[in-house]
Amino acid sequence: MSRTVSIDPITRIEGHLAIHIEIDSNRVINAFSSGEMFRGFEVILKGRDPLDAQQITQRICGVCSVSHGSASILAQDAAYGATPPKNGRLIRNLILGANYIQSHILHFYHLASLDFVDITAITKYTGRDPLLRDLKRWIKDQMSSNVIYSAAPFLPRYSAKYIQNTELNVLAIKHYLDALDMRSLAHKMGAVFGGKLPHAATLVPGGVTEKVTADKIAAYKSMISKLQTFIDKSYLPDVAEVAAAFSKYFRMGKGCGNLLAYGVFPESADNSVKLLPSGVVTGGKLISFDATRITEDVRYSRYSSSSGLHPSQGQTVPEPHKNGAYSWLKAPRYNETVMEVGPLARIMVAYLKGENQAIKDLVNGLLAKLRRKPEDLLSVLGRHAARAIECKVVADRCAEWVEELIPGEPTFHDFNIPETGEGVGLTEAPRGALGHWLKIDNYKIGRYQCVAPTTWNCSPRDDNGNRGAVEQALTGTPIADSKNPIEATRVVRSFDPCIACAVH
Ligand code: NFE
Ligand code: MG
Repeated sequence: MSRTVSIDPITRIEGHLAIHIEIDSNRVINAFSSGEMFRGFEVILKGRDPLDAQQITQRICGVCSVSHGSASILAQDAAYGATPPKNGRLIRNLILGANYIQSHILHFYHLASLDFVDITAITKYTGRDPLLRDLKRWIKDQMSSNVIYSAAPFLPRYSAKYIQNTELNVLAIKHYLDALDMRSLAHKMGAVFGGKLPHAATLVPGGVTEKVTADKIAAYKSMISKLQTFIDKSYLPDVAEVAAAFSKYFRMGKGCGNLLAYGVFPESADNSVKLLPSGVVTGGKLISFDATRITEDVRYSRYSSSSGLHPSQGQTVPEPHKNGAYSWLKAPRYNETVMEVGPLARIMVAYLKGENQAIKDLVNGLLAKLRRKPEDLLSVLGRHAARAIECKVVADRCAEWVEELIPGEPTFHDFNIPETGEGVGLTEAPRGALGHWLKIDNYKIGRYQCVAPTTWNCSPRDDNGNRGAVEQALTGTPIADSKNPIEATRVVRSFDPCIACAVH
């Protein structure tokens, strides 16, 4: 007899994601992923000045705001024929890079690590660190009070097997606290050229409005070097510890096995070379990416719009009570195929392409250390490992890009907004492939469509009935105790979902 378990909401993620799983003989036999809210940004943007778009779309999310701003200015660059000067391109990379570092550290420590680390181990702490002593007091209070555990993001929601070694747990908890400072530092670093964060003020078509000065370069450099130290000395080793303690998660949450990346961090003026390249992986083989192959189905989504449209023709007409629909996410597909997007997709595409020696060395080094094969990366732990590797690759390159800036040189090239026009901005948010499609009519926004990373990963079934990427990753997952389905939450969180973005 199967039973249905709902994890609603899955806490510690952004936005309201509900997961419904059917369990039979301690295994997930069916899964449904539901985005439980509607935002309406695509509707709000219609009829506005196109130059509002990069500011409004940044408000889709407080985590990957810079990515939405970037997708928007790339779409506008294309529509206006604007090309940023070198300083402008580098500064865009430096702001986005700061946001990647912030977001990846946030995900591992503050959204995911407490699925593996036992926070209650802090009650056994006997050392003198004042922050850890404060935390010990607070956790003891929480444990002895009548708080509803499922509502608290910090305390364990499920009784499950966490890391057993007290010393390791306490070290990870210390890094959890350090990570709060590191995220603040990454935001400050991004704000050197972004004006402020999380919603950057300086991103514009044609480049950026911030100027390059020697003191800004020095400020960025001093912050990136602290972040690099944290990534090397804490983040990567902590991911390796979790991987060693939970090695069976290299065999869990595999998912659809298809990976998609649009590519990000342009290294050339025409965007043809990128630090993290575009590509599609199916059946372990890398093929080139073609943006005309993207469509969005809505059979199981709460929209009355036509199904199967390319985003350049996309429609957003909400129908809250649509029969058979179970999510506010549309179902993006590539060549009618389900795709996983995110750091794992980017790192695998770069690894298979083989042109970036640093990525090859980092992946091979980690695989050798953990005695794993590349195909094992299609898993819960593979996603965490790929994110950490990517964090290092991006931070190390940021430290180089900042050296390439030239004080006094322009950061912006002017442009004219045409009466009619179209443009697409394809980039990568920390959680994966992100696209904005813009159409201009009579100098105003005629159509604006976004397809966000979590729309790909957490989509409901498509018109052919194929499950979305997270739904597939959940299916087959062993669940030892259906009252404590921690295995399912670990699978879902490995994708780092953000429903605020996904429904936009
Ligand atoms: Ni709200 Fe986002 C990222 C985007 S996920 S975090 O990264 O776009 O859909
Ligand atoms: Mg959309």
